[in-house]
Amino acid sequence: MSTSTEHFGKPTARLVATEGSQLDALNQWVMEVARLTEPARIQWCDGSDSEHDELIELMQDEGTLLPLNPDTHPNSWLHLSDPDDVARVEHLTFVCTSDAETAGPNNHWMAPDEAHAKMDALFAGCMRGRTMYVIPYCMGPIESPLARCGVEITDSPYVVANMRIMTRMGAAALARIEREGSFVRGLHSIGELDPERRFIMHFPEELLIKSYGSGYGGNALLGKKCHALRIASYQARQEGWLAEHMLIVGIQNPQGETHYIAAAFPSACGKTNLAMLIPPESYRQAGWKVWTVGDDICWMRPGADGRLWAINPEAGYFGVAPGTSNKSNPNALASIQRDTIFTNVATTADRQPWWEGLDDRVPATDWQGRDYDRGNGPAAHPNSRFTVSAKQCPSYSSHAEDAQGVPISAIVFGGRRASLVPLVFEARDWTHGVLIGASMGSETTAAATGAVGVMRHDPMAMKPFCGYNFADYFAHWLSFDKPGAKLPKIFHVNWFRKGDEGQFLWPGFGDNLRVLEWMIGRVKGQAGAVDTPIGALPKADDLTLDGVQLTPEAQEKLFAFEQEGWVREFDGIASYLKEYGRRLPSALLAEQENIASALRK
Ligand code: GTP
Ligand code: SPV
Ligand code: MN
Repeated sequence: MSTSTEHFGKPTARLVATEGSQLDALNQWVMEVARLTEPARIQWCDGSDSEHDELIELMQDEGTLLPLNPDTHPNSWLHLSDPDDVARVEHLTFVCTSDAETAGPNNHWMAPDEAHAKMDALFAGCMRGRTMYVIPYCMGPIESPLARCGVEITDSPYVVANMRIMTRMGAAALARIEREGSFVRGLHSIGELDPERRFIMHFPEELLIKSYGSGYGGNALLGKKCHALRIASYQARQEGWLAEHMLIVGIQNPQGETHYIAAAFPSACGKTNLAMLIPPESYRQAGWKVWTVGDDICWMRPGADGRLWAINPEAGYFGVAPGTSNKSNPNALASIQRDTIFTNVATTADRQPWWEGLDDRVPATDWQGRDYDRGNGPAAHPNSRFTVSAKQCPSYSSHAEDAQGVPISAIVFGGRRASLVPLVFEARDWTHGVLIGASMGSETTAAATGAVGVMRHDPMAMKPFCGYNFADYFAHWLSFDKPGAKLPKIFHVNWFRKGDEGQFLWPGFGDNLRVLEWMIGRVKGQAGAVDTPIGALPKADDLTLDGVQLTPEAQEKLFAFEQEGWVREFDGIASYLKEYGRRLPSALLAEQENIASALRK
């Protein structure tokens, strides 16, 4: 097939497959897509510095990438999205399995034939006059048996520049694809950036993604949510592993032992912050250290020793900018001083990136490139982001790229809950922990379009990301509990409990280590707790709280089990789980019923 590429211009020669190799399938697909989308030229991306420099040049000429202050932020750029294209679009995101039940009530579904016809009509001729970029990438350390490859075809140089940071992109990934023969295909075009002509479609049975009409984050960087969560979760169920919306963090205690914790919080609910936590002063002096493995996605599978071993499939962070400061997240701030792409932030008069919560300066321009006027709302979009290599994070773990991953001691679920839900509680066993994950609720955030602050069920923080029926997903989770398994303990946290005045009751951020310390104490059988129907809760004095000023209201509410409220909460959980009908695993239902009846005693 390689000869027909000539027609579209000369691709980088060493990346083109020879006849009869494993790459034939890739070449054929690339040619098929080229015939459909009719690009002016095809560029195979090798991930090299020279390729990157040319792309940056091109985007500056086009005006899609604006230089930031080279003295304060070397090699850093600002991209301003179309104002109607600044977040994930859950109502336009579909899972297209042959049977609607496979996708489940948790997904929007369309029959594959209909979805292909709809998407191919949008893609027809859409790259005329544009360059079509072919991006081979690997999710996970290139030598890891847990890693998986994909190829994204896109007409957006911004996507190429971001994929270069977020994945292992280029020649090494292509070599692995050639070796393995299997890869996830992702076809993307920014189209007209028209919300009326925008769809993010997944075909898990074909390991295929088609995304049209958005240039933003999770809609366009197909290695991230589309591949590493929706397609990967589907594959993981078939292959006996888990693809989760979780950070991975290593907690090193003064004795030098490191425990790895994986935590699932919904979008914009604190994963990046917990992954990069800086211990409180007294903990630092005692010798505690925190190591970042991943901030958004975790792939894990049982090892020969029965424990769950996890990798971060990503190579960078696509992090929320607003609220990131030297006080809240110094590691993130240190990471983004150079070689960073900022999307939809504001700028100061001397072209430094700026957002609400960074500092007291007044910005000069807002996220739409207008002169800043407080009457126009926030200067930075609430879902503005930075894209930066994981390697730039001062707390990046020396084990983050270990091929076998890191062993997980505890799994944490959590959400934004202004009332009822205490600071932390522990599941009695794995089945109870799966129920806690399945019962999660959280207030919506600016990471997706739609209303913000609305409570919704978001099981395991995967509501927008599970590529198949949640009932089957819960059953898959339960299936890990088998003879020989040494499963992590499961916890639930809530950093966002509010007081009567609407203020956060828990200081959060670095002080969250106090809660992680308690969890590790529980894992080792050392820390105290009180049993309740919802799980084991610490008393305030089971946590190290020296130097934390908690008000009497905070002392009371953060550690309380509020029986009446939980009765109502469990009524809500019961009706939510009923949506999954007879497909819901009976063990999960039995667990829920047992707790509901214990709550009524
Ligand atoms: P995605 O990248 O969208 O998946 O989000 P994320 O879970 O990584 O969220 P992130 O850590 O970026 O946090 C989002 C927002 O929550 C930011 O505005 C933070 O300042 C805020 N936040 C994070 N941790 C805490 C905390 O412990 N307490 C409080 N009150 N706010 C927090
Ligand atoms: C999220 O929304 O959970 C994100 C950002 O991590 S995005 O890549 O847009 O999905
Ligand atoms: Mn996320």
